[in-house]
Amino acid sequence: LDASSMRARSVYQVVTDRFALSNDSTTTACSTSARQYCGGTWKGIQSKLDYIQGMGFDTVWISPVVSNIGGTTGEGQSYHGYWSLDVSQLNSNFGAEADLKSLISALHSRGMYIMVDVVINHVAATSNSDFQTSSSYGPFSVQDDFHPFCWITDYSNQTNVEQCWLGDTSVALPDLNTESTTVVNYWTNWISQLVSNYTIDAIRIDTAKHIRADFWPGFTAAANVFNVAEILDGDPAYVGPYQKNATLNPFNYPAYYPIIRAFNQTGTSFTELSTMVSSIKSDFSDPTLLGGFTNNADNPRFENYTSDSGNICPRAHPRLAARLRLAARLRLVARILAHARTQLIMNAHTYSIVTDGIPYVYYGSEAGFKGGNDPDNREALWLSGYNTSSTMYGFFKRLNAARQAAGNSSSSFYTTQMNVSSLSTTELLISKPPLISVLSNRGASSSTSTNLTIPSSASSWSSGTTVIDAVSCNTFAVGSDGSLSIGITNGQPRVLIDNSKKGSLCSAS
Ligand code: ABC
Ligand code: CA
Repeated sequence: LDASSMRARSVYQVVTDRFALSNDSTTTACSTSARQYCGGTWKGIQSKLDYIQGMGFDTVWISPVVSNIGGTTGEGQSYHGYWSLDVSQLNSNFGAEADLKSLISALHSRGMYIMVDVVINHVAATSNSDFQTSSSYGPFSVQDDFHPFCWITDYSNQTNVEQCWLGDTSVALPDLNTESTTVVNYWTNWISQLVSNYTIDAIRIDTAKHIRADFWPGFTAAANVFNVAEILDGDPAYVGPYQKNATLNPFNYPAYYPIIRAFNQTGTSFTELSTMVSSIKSDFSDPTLLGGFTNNADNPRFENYTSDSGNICPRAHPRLAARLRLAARLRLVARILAHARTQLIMNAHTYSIVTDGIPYVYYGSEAGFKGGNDPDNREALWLSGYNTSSTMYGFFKRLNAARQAAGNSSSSFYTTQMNVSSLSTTELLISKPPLISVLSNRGASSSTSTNLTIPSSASSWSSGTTVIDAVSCNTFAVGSDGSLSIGITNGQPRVLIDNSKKGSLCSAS
């Protein structure tokens, strides 16, 4: 359960079915709204490891690997992998056992890690109140292996959350009886076998809040690798105890919602986010092990909140459009707004990489994907052509390099909690020495650079130090009193580190 091996890692999340095809096609059609298998495989992922590693990610989180229910339901097919059937078998849509092992050894030979998604709470079925298990469910072949049917109806009632069923009348998720010793023993044995058979480095635990908290210590001990757990709730007082008492490292859902609100439009106050950072410090035992993210497979991509019809200047755009009849002027306005969106998107993505916790970046963020709610946020990456020269690809590469440079130059970087404070009404200062970041939501339209002062107390830089900004690769000189006077250009974030500690950051390409 050694967490230290994961602290320095940066995770890239793929939806296996949507990341890469075995035949390397970049034109095969994939309709997200159809909710069907599009053909992505483990072999496909293996063929694209340069692409992932080239962006600075060193851990790949893949979709659940076990066999799923077949056929097409009212909610499409099981392409996402969360509709387990027989957990003792692999999902043949993603390849054969040898392909999975080959992917994992290819990762390991690059010094990269594999993180596998595991679903312990339920299986799936197209029946509900009349659900009868059968031998097709592999180990869970008797009715006592399941909680009796009832839908989850009351999220304020934890027993209801733990012992009733997720899903709906199209696809029910029969809830495993994790109070049964037989089921518990099966799972502990299963996870230790899975981890050792495939040499898995870390697991992502699905629906963790839907199983009693005291199930997890035994399970995570049997897994004996790092875990990150999905406890989908925005309340830190609800999520925190799972880390304090149940050996899980939750995704930082409490920070996620304030992050979205801080950056989905210009000029929003950072108070909600800063207050949340304080709550997280008191509600969790170790905020530096939480899973930070801006996008994932279950929420609209951040880019979607800031789409053309989104809420950046919600009123200004139509009003200007009506007034300025000249097409050229409209194009100019559109360009300025698009630019503002890009800057907010960059700032939002920067947060999880420069703050406490392990960063999880969802595939397609580098490709500018902006799909909304499930299933639209699961676009086929091959259609982007795996472009390594896009702005966002280079951006993630530099952010990862900055984080790594900070960790390499200071042994306590990953374990020491950050401090956040407001630098101005539209700038948030994040002090996590040796990395000092300024996030902004002023937007690009205020293109004139504004001078802000980062006090020496936040950075511990000494007079005359040269610092480099990972975003622009520009350097700046620290003033005689140790403070740094710096501007925000085009609403871009600043991610600063002592130039003598920069490692490979901002070196050629
Ligand atoms: C399918 C369709 C969707 C359709 C849905 C109803 O059914 O594809 O279009 O909308 C998998 C697939 C999905 C599929 C589902 C169900 O199975 O990926 O495509 O959706 O068949 C995990 C995974 C997720 C996975 C499953 C199932 C579980 O990450 O990818 O989905 O294995 C609950 C669970 C959470 C689960 C989520 C889907 O449902 O807790 O683990 N995700 C509140 C509740 C949460 C609840 C959430 C959504 O609503 O508290 O427990 O999540 O229903 C905050 C509050 C939160 C609140 C949020 C919305 O707002 O603090 O409490 O969450 O402010
Ligand atoms: Ca349950």
